Amino acid sequence: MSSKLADAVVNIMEDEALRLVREAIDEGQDPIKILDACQQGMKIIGERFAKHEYFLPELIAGGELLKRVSDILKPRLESGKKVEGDGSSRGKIVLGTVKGDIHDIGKDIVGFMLEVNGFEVIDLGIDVPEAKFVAAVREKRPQVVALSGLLTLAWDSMKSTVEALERAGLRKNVKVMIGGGQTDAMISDYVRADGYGTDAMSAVRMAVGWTLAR
Ligand code: B12
Repeated sequence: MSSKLADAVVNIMEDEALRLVREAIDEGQDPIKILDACQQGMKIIGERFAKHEYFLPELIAGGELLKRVSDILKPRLESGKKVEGDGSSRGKIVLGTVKGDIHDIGKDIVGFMLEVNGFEVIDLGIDVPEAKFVAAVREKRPQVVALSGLLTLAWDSMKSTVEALERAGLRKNVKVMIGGGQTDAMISDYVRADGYGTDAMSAVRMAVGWTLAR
């Protein structure tokens, strides 16, 4: 199923993709796996865009398709994938897509999964300047700051956000995670984050680990 679904996403066959998603749910497949297949398809859309085989309309249509898929999957994610806990709030997380970047589909899924797993999420939205993160950390006193970004230029915005937290004397109070797109250990070091993740469950695992350790 997953390659058929990824193909339908790549070819932006929305009705077919949504049909396959519903079929997979009915068969009892893991919603996270269904999402992974779609994410895989979106990656290929991105590659085609980079090779000038696809253009902005396809990128936009792909984004809209995935938003519909995540609307279908969200209620299933809620009842499914949870890290064990007693149900009380695990802590606060300030989340946002960093300055210059407006990609929010993945960020929204990360925020949703963190909420489902008991965190209070303060979502600052997209294209968030450093000062807004600093103000939110000062006011809300979260344990974790989660920075999302898919563009290469987002790495510098992530880095300047961490630096702004350092200058404000707030960095020592929070753990910082980054994610989205091509983030890896090298970029995490460059940004001076505490960790990185390439999917929503890795965000949950990091946040749970960090808040338990405190
Ligand atoms: C859809 C899409 C768009 C849509 C976004 C719609 C929206 N509301 O988000 C639109 C059309 C608006 C768009 C615009 C642009 N895009 Co675009 N886009 C994509 C595409 C195809 C898919 C992104 C997506 O939604 N994936 C599905 C979600 C579920 O996956 P995800 O975002 O990766 O999120 C998951 C993980 O990354 C992780 N995660 C995400 N955030 C976080 C945070 C933390 C803390 C953690 C732990 C984990 C985590 O968990 C998520 C869930 O599993 C990507 C290709 C790709 N490889 O991703 C290109 C891509 C990101 N876009 C690209 C480009 C170039 C652009 C534009 C510059 C195009 C243009 N010429 O205008 C603009 C930039 C606008 C801006 N300033 O941001 C490039 C970036 C290249 C680069 N190296 O910088 C890519 C890689 C395509 C490519 N290969 O060329 N885009």
